Amino acid sequence: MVYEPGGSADGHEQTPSDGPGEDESPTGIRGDVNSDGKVDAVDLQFVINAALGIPGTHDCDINGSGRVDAADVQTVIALSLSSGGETTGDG
Ligand SMILES: [Ca+2]
Repeated sequence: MVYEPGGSADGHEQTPSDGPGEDESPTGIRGDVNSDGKVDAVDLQFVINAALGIPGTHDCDINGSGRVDAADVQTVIALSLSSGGETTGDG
């Protein structure tokens, strides 16, 4: 019996992205970070916090780029406007 202790095969991890939809949101609504069924200023706040590096409990990587940045913030803004979510003035 030959056993090589250094012959570990799992040197790297890859996330296979199979399937057309990668939405993990239970509501199925893209941008709905807190899964309350709508995309609004609350979701935006979560994404902004995440983009600033503030730890959160929600997955704020909206565009699936692997990190949360200004692009995700812009995406949620656009989604919140298109979904008719509540926004604070500025209209
Ligand atoms: Ca929401």
